[in-house]
Amino acid sequence: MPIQPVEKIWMDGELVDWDQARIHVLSHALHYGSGVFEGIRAYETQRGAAVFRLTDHIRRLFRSAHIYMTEIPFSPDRLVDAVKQTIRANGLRACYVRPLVFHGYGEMGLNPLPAPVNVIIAAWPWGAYLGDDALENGARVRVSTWRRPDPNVLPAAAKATGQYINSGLAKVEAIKAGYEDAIMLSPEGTVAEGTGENLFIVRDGVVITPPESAGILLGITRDSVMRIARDLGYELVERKLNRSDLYTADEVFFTGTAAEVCPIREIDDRAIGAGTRGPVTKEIQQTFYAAAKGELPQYDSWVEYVDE
Ligand code: PPE
Repeated sequence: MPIQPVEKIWMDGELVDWDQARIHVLSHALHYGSGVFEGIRAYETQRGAAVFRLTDHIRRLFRSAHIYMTEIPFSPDRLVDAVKQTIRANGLRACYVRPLVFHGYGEMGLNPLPAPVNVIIAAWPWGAYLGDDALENGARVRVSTWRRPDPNVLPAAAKATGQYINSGLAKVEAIKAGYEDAIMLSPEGTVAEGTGENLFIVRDGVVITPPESAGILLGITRDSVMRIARDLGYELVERKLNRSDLYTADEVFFTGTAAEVCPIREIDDRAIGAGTRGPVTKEIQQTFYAAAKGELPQYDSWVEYVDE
């Protein structure tokens, strides 16, 4: 998806011009994938731009860094402020925010720890991840031949840059075959997640999603949707799913910051349910947007206003 440039990027504590946000070609992370990052969305509300669960995203960034023993040279509070500052400086309302912590220039070799740690925060307008049509009518996806790594190979709980070459393989395979995205299985062959999304199915009114032990990123949208589903009165179950559970589900949908709540209408050329967005998906999707836009008081704590 093409990047829509704006004015400023926050870099190591200050705002710099978009075109000046540069690094050296011998930066450690470029060679070895030694970075951790977040994807966050801000939504337009009646009280201006609001960042969805900003504090929770920054907490996860610190957990990812902790797993890799990367020391972030700023406090969580400072990064929360810096995200708001970046959105304000660019006059953005609804946008995507990308904080990235990476080992930079100064050392080569596999040990990332001696290389300095740089932090950037960029924000830009980013539309529907799998397209507007997918949000309304559902995406067509396939189960990837590429699996997620064993947690003792790469920790799924960490959102680390280098780990995403695995998602990239699956995404390219899916797109080359004419699909919009891929579903990835765990090393043991149960359903894990999408390339950059978590996954839910709906069967007989029960909302089901794979557990942490399936080797998934613990998505913040996933957590939000689990609460929303329960609040709407659905039974919510975390359990392992097989491929056939996908094919026979009444509804399947992805969740993620970029993907939001995105229905899946077809998997491996099999229609899911009626082959379009299902009613439970639609209800959860609408509630999710209303929550993110600050319209539902019970979810107020998720909505972090940029101008307050
Ligand atoms: N699993 C993976 C592997 C993943 O990358 C994401 C987010 C999720 C689940 C959902 O997590 P959450 O955003 O907290 O609900 N993927 C980010 C990167 C997407 C990209 O293409 O880049 C995102 O959605 O921002």
